[in-house]
Amino acid sequence: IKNRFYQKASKCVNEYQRLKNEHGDKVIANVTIEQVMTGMKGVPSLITDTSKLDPTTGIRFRGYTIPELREKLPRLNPDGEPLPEGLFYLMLIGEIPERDDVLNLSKDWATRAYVPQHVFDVIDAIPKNARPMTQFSAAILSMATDSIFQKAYRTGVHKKHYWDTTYEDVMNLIARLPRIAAYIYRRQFFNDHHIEPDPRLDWAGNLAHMMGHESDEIKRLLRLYMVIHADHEGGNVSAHATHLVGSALSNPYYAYAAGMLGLAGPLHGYANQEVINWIFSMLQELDTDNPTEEQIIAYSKRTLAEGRVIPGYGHAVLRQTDPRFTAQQEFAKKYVKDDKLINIVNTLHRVVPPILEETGKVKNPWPNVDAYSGSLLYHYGIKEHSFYTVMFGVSRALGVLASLVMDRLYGLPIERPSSYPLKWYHEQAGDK
Ligand code: CMX
Repeated sequence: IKNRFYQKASKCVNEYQRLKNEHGDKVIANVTIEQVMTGMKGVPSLITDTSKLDPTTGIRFRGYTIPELREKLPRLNPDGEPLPEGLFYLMLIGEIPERDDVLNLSKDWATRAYVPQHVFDVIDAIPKNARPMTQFSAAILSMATDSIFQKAYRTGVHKKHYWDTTYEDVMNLIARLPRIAAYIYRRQFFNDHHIEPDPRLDWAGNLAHMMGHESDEIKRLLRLYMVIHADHEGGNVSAHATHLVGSALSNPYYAYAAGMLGLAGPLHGYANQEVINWIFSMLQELDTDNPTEEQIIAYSKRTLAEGRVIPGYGHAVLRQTDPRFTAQQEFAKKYVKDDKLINIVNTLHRVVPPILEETGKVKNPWPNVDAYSGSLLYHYGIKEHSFYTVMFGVSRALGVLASLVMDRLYGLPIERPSSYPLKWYHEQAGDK
């Protein structure tokens, strides 16, 4: 896979250089003050090949939609979900892999999955009541001791070879994540009764196994989960933070840890916990596990009146129901019969968008990926919702780290946009 990546990607490097040399002065966008004041939305300023987000049709990974990936990427069983290994291959190399490519990648990761003892020691030194994302990011940082890229850099390796050791770090890091995530899960919720990895299992299947969830159904769900959360183009907080920190030539462990700290925020990956917290607070307050549509509407309106967001709804780029939401909804329709929590999530899908539309300010009233994911995990017995963002993070590694390898191959420079005092923007607007 490394050779194949290099052969394919080195052509892109030539294209990158040619574009820069021949068209570097071409103007591609104007920037408004509103864009500066609303989080740089819509300002083209990053190069990310792994995926692209369309506001109406949603995410495409190297051009493929989620339904297309569910059909085309190799699976273990004919009626199963695609293996996330295949998506990583696609994001890195740009081609749908053969089944053997995917199985080889699975084996490669299994051989790289050894986690040094000091990483467990670092996790064990953190109080058990610390958030799982605190433990997860500390564990990732502690693995930087193993960075091959960092060692190579310090010994003076030529910059055209940076991608090679970055690739090795990235593969080792991804391979180790299920073990680390499962360790945190079992430590926190199963009294430190840990389960050893099974090297015969695929990457997502092994995560389910080490978490103690052995059924084929959960493994199938986690394969889907790991595919749909993997990437969302380059500007979202976790991807951008990884890229930004990586642009300083910080090692991949530092860069990915930075991405995870961004993912931990409530407006990003923590929203998947917030959705379940919010629904449970509603049920507790209403003293029922079967609220009526009217009760759900009233509770949603109250949340807005209190100046809070309805978690799982809205998006910075999307302007339609998130296809990652739809993929999970379809999965639930196929495999889950009459689950109370999932029924509430489906009712929310009906009633929340008009309520958000009524506010007149929410640009996208439709559900995002986080609106569904927790209810499915909960249904299958992964009920510890404070852990959900860690699962999102394990998946997100696939996209942001495939991009980091590309960044190093292209030789992308240190990122350094300009900032100005507020007064300067007033002056630009002629507003003295
Ligand atoms: N509930 C209430 N208000 C919302 C809202 C929601 N779900 N979504 C947006 N708004 C509000 C914003 O807070 C903002 O209000 P102010 O003008 O008072 O500040 C206004 O609507 C306009 O915001 P926007 O342009 O539509 O949305 P943004 O691009 O600023 O923010 C997002 C996008 C996702 C942060 C926002 O929709 C939100 O907070 N959603 C709830 C949290 C969530 O589900 N996050 C997960 C996103 C997916 C992911 O990254 O994992």
